[in-house]
Amino acid sequence: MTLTPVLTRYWDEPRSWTLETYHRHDGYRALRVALATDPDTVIDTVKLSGLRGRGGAGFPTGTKWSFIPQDSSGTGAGGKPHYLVVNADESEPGTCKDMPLMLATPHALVEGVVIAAYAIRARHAFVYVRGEVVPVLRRLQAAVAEAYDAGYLGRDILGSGFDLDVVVHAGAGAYICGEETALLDSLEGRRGQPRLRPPFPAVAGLYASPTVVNNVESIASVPPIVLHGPDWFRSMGGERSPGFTLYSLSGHVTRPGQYEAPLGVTLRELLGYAGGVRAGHRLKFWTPGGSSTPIFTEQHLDVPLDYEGVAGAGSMLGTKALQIFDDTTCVVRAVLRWTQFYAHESCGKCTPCREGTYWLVQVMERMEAGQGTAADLETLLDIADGIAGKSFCALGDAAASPINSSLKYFRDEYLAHFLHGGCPFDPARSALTA
Ligand code: L3W
Ligand code: SF4
Repeated sequence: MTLTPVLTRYWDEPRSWTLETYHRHDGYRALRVALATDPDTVIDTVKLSGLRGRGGAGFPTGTKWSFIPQDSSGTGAGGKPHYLVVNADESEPGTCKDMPLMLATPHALVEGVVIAAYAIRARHAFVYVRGEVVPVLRRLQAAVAEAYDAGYLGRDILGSGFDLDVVVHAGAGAYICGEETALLDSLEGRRGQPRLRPPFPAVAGLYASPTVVNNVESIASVPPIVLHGPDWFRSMGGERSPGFTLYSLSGHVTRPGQYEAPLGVTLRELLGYAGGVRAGHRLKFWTPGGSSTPIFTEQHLDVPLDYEGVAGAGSMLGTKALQIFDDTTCVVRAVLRWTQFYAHESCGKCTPCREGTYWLVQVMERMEAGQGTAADLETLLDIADGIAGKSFCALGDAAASPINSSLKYFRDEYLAHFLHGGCPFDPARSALTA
């Protein structure tokens, strides 16, 4: 499989983020195509392309758009406005695709926003950006200002009669605000905590109005689909997971970074492009989609990285954040670090996650320090079982997943910690590094 640079194709150009550069690369041509057709046709195009949400869950984007009440007035059932919300709160450990996209080509997102808002008949769109990443925020604000000046936003866009205002909103740095309903609460000015679903945002989202929430990469993928057509998109990837996507390689890899390839590529192929695991070392374990997905090992190097292939191998594709860990990494320490993250970020709304993540950290810290017992392994599995599938939102499942998968593949390494009275990877000890 070869790389398919579409979103990334001019990231390396000088001043790639300006409107001038974007115009040189077909910028806003897709918007003209979309505005020349009716909104339903745009939705059909995205549906036919088979584009699936790039935020982690892979829900079909066109189908999600079609859930919005489709009347021509732009006000949904009961006269409620429609909203488009872009989830730019990228915070999943290892995930680093939306931030570089917005830094390198913010207009790709802005153009996608205008097309998506036109399709769902929204006149207000919000981009909820992770607040700590100030350079991204500034770049996006500058791109939105450029788009207003050029007539791509505001009143009567390109003479079409369509009006759209875009607000770039800075979050305050809570991981849970990447969960779509917590994000909506936060945007409304409340403490960000997940809402009960259903109703899904498409029915009752922002200010209880029909709302589409999409990930940055999903929205930025829309202009090329509109411009080149669904068949072109489907010519890449597989039947049920079509198209190109961004794979983020990080950790112990020779050339970390973004690799844009068709869905279904394997880690073995991606490592070929990225120069392999760093010299002198072997792959030990990796995540297919951030720390919320169960970990994989060397035996999974040829698993197709699409929704079906990864699910068949017992994990989730998630955000396609491939964190690579070589043979110098202590899996117990890595899992402890992730577990501390989930405990810190648990919003506290439901007991299984709030209490369970706390106790996972207690046991994992004991284990990593070499003070655990064999019984602690069962305790970890028991706590994880009390969290997964019993929590209010996906953060709970995510916290349980590295515990379960690391114990599945690396039980001996957990045992080695208490047999050696500490981490066998600690240079002061001998065992596994000898
Ligand atoms: C209307 C229905 N809409 C589903 C919509 C729903 C949402 C989308 C997907 O979690 C996962 C999570 C993380 N009527 C609908 C409907 N929808 N049924 O479809 O929904 P869902 O529930 O499958 O997933 P989710 O709640 O969006 C996303 C995992 O991704 N993840 C990502 C983490 C972090 C980031 C980041 O930092 N950017 O994404 C990584 O693995 O754990 O399982 O829009 O409304 N009947
Ligand atoms: Fe909050 Fe965790 Fe419950 Fe989600 S699972 S609602 S993050 S306490």
